[in-house]
Amino acid sequence: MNEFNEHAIHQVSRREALKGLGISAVQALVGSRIAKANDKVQLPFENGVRDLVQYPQKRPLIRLTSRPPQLETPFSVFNADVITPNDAFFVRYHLSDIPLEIDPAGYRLKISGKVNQSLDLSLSSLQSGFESVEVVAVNQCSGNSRGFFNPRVPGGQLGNGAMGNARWKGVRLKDLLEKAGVAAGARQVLFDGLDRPVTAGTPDYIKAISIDHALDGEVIVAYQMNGVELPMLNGYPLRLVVPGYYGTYWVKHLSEITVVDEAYTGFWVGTAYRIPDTVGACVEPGSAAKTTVPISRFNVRSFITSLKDGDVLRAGSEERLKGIAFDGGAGIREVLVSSDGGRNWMAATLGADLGRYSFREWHLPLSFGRRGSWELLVKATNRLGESQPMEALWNPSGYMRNVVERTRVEVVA
Ligand SMILES: Nc1nc2c(c(=O)[nH]1)N[C@H]1C(S)=C(S)[C@@H](COP(=O)(O)O)O[C@H]1N2
Ligand SMILES: [Mo]
Repeated sequence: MNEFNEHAIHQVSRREALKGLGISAVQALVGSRIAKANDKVQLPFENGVRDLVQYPQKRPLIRLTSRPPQLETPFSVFNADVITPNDAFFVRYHLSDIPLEIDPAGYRLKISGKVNQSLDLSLSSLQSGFESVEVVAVNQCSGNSRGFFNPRVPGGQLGNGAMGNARWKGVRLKDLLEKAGVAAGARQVLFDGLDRPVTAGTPDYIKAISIDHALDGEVIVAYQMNGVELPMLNGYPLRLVVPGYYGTYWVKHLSEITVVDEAYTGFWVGTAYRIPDTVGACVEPGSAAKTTVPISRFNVRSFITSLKDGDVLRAGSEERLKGIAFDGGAGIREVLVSSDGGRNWMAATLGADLGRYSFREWHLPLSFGRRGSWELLVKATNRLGESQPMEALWNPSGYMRNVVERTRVEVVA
């Protein structure tokens, strides 16, 4: 079996069926009955063996780390529905002191700093005092697909499952800031959540966006995900939703919003989550960036979801090839598929348009006439004309992977 299969998640062992049933650090952390580690999966790169583990409010997901919990979504989920179910949605934390139980009645969101009047909002005043809005938007970790980087880079070795598409409901950040009244000289807005570091040297997780971005009407303080309250591990009871931007900005358990009159330089903005200041955010593999900027919007990506690497098809069979595409908010204009390694391309049909921040489904009927190995490629272009590179771009943090994906299948008699 080819262990470098792109999408395949192979269940390699049931041997350790009971291994995860003990009280591990995470189980103790999360506090309740959980973590039936009943299977292992092999992500398609070296060191890609992971436990499949069930956390509260989640179906079994691919565990990257347990303290803090970092879980990725099995890729087959993206074929089942264009909206990622809450119980399958990936989980990413940096700090190990994460909230496990939150009393909604006592929860407060504070807005302070360079504002005319500080606000201290309860969940009910937030929900009743401001217009509610909805957006379907992809949340994707900057390091999604990092495990495929060549040469390999440090950081969480993720497959393609650190992304998800959900319908978010909440209030506009703009409306909250206008209620507080943004004072003259405001430059950035900072966001902090309830999670905390457990060691003195680790900086608190605080993120910043520009005041203009914060006031653009698209950034949301969300209290619902796919029609129900947020799962605890996805930021209950409030999280920032920054459509089109990498997940790092989507602060969970959001408790403090601070307007400042300077450019924030704290660790998670000034040091981490920075990309080379170059076209394609790339550098020569193995080299360092001369200058960096904070990561921002998604680049264009597309995937085949209906077939995975290593699948075997019958010669003469007709397949309805299906997949997803997305970008940082311009919207997808075109999806092309090649069945001959990239020489010829066919236009796929785009599915329902759930908005320019959503996964866009696509499909294409394809007949597999010839016996032998087939290599299927998918390449999307957004409405700005931006597309995907045929050769993977490289940067030292393993961010923003968006190479044209290849799926190899065998066609047999
Ligand atoms: N409070 C808090 N919010 C956070 C983080 C975190 O560590 N703490 N991680 C961010 C990162 S890097 C990502 S990719 C997203 C992941 O969102 P999810 O866990 O709901 O999938 O949360 C973001 N929000
Ligand atoms: Mo992330």
